[in-house]
Amino acid sequence: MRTRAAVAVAAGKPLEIMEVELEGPKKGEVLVEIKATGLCHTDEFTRSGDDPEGIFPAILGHEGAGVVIEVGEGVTSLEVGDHVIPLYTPECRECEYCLHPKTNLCQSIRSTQGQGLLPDGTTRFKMLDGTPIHHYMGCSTFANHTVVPEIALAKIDKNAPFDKVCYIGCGVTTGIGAVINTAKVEIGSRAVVFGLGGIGLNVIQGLRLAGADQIVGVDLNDDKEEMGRHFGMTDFVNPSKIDGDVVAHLVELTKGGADYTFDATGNVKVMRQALECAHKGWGESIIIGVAPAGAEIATRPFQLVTGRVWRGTAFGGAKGRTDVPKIVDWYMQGKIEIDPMITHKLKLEEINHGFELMHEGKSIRAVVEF
Ligand code: NAD
Ligand code: AHE
Ligand code: ZN
Repeated sequence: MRTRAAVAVAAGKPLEIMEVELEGPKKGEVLVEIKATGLCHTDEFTRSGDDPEGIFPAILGHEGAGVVIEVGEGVTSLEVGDHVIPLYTPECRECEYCLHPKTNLCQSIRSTQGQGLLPDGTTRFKMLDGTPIHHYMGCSTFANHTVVPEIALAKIDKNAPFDKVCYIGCGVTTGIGAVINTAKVEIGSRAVVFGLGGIGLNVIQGLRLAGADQIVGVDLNDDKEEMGRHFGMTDFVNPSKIDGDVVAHLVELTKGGADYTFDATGNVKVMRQALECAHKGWGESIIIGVAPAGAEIATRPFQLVTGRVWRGTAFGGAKGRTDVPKIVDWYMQGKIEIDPMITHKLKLEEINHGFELMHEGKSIRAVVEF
């Protein structure tokens, strides 16, 4: 079939809107009509050329929601008409990783996914001149239709609005999951969140859900304060506006250091600050941000010797087919809020403007509706 997509033709170039050819689903695969997709900073990271795994041409996008149009041979858990969210972290429920209680990183299709291919080692997308186009994070939601492995689709409530719950495909789950699954924050904790964007604000609402007493938000952009407070932030710090060292300032503000800190910026210098403002003896710092090729984290080992813990999280530690439908239900029941974070709605043709809004710090989430 033919469908419309925003294609990343080369690193650093704007996405190009074009008609593309899409082959139907093979064994174990599902054809999905994407109804809406969010723009996550990770899409921009790959588009820009910063991603060591970036491959071009590719159809980016990993924060979508849509409807099953066709199922391939052997697909048993989904049928035509089901509403789904594609998962960049699949859940096969069989591999060593899926069977391990301490990780969500299903590895059953990770190697082909990293090469921009479906599990059989081929791509379903090509340009009209026959040039193959790579998949991205196994999702490629910047296309009106996409083919996704069955194990990488979460079946969700049919009443859930696509233009809101698409965000559960990455940002919401990553932020809330980092608090609940990775850090396992206790009631009464003090926390610091660096970066009040599409991920950091969800960390903040996760901290509120978990019953944290103090939630400090840190961002260079003062415009993020209002939204942070709406989602439960108790204190705001703009590092460019304080005298002296930001770490010392945060340690004092949290009365000796935070129980939990989170990096949602992707900046390795900020990651160090996040670790070092965690409390001596027990503070844990969770890296969420994705850093450019070649970037490395550093600290004095003494920071860890004296009891601070450095961890990371992918997709908030969520097992997607199990946890994503539940998070959609939380949204439908009013337990979590998404609507205020969807600051911009765009047509596919306007997708590059969405990345401009991200860079200008004007959007939290821009969502493309098909
Ligand atoms: P975003 O652009 O919406 O937000 C980033 C925020 O960080 C902005 O508010 C910006 O002003 C702030 N910021 C930038 N530099 C800063 C600094 N030095 N100090 C303080 N604040 C600073 O991006 P996002 O979509 O929220 O993504 C955030 C990061 O999380 C990205 O690196 C993204 O790739 C990563 N991410 C990781 C996962 C995962 O599973 N680990 C999932 C989604 C996104
Ligand atoms: N390809 C990059 C790393 C990108 C990365 O860390 N991706 C996160 C999800 S970000 C979603 O917005 C992730 O899930 N990582 C685990 C995995 O297996 O990819 C690089 O540096 O090579
Ligand atoms: Zn993302």
